[in-house]
Amino acid sequence: MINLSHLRGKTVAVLGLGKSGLASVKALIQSGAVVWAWDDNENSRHQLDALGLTPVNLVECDWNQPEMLVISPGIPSTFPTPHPAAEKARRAGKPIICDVELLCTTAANVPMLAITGTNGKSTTTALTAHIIDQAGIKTQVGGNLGYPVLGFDALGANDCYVLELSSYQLDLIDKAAFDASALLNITPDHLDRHGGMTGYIGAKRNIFARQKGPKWAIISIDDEPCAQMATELAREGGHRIVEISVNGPTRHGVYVDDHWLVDDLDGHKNPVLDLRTVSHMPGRHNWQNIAFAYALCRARGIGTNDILSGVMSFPGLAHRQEQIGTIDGVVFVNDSKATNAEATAKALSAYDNIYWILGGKPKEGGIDGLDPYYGRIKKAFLIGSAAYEFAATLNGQLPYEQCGTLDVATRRALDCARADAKADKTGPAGNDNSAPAPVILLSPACASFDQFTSFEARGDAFRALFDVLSSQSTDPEAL
Ligand code: UMA
Repeated sequence: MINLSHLRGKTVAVLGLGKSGLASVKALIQSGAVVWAWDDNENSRHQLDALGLTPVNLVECDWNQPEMLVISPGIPSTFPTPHPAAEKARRAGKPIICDVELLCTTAANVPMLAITGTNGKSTTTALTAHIIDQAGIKTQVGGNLGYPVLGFDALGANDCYVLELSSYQLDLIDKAAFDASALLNITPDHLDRHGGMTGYIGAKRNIFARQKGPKWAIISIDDEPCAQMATELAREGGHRIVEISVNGPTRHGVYVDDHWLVDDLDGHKNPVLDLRTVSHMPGRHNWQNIAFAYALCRARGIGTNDILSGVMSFPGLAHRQEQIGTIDGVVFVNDSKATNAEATAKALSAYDNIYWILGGKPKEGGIDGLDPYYGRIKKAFLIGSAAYEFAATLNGQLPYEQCGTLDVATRRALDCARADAKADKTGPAGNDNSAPAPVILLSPACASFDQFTSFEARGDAFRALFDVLSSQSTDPEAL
């Protein structure tokens, strides 16, 4: 746990007692601060009992006393409507920050790598931390990724914190500066929380604010908002700008040329990795994640060989295009985290020969926009409450089956994949070894809540089904 000794004896208000708020309360208590904590949910407030704290209603309290408000990132402090406690804190002139600000201002001597972007930040963060760990450097990883930063172990100047930061968190930092900051991409997201696209881009840009040294500003130039920001940062000065692209050369950056990862950080175009060999991270979006992790690790002083061996041994993140195994030559991929069409598009673009399980609680727009990938899909297996809406979209474009549940869909997908594979082997063209392996892809493009408690529970159920089917596999004519 992080020691916040500079707050000893000071009164600190904490709003929200989820993961980040609770860790903040614990760190503050341990550091000797006087903690005023509140959550609008009564059950959440009961967590304070075990810590010996009485809840303080932060809407009704005397705001002259607290030094600051540490607010959970999920609670609005500006848009669409500020929480009334945030309003009170603001009117009393108190800083409104999140746990990341406290970590950064307390542990300023520890190297910090920060990663943001609309998509891919969790994978890039986990990959970066994995490489650093494998290179023998002590590291702690968390933030938006799930582990709250004030729960970290205290580290030293030779170690490293790796932080995934959301736009919510970046909106709540004030003095925090990072040794290397990475911005992967920007597409519209969370616009209600930032008052529109300008506010969202402004929050993302905060990851580069106050960098002096110059520190590494690692930034994509593949989308318009990022490319424009890279130009502005160059004009502003004070950063070592490292441009990343998966679409071809950048000057003194890291980029993908054809299918090679090229390191041009020192002005020598050095092709370091054939990305086609990283079979556990398929697709251009993963190539972007690898390029960013590569640059971040170089910023931390890690050599190319160590970085590459870390990339090859990266186990991946659960529920994000996670390859869970193979039954009779059929690969099972768990992409349960894909709760909208944009996320599912990434998985569909990464494989051929797909048996696609989709459905659940639909989002606005359903699966519109996925038709460019239909050529990669052999058959769709529909589940959940979206099934009939999605069938209407697929009608006449793709073969599909109404399966109802994940259990039925997974079994049917395996039956079909096996039957197709056998037909390919025994058909007129004989054994076609060049065909890509069939992939059963759970990438639902839907929330899980109609049939599961979370996307994690849905992905775990898929894995459990895989285990059952794998133990039953006795096909003598296996592929
Ligand atoms: N609450 C109130 N009043 C309100 C709203 C909420 O009291 O008006 C309380 C809730 O009752 C609850 C707490 O606030 O007890 C929840 O706070 P929170 O939403 O910030 O959730 P945490 O559990 O603290 O999780 C946060 C991040 N959540 C969000 O940003 C929404 C987690 O990111 C992060 O992993 C965690 O801190 C640890 O650092 C999750 C997320 O969804 C993954 N992030 C968004 C995303 O990725 O799109 C940004």
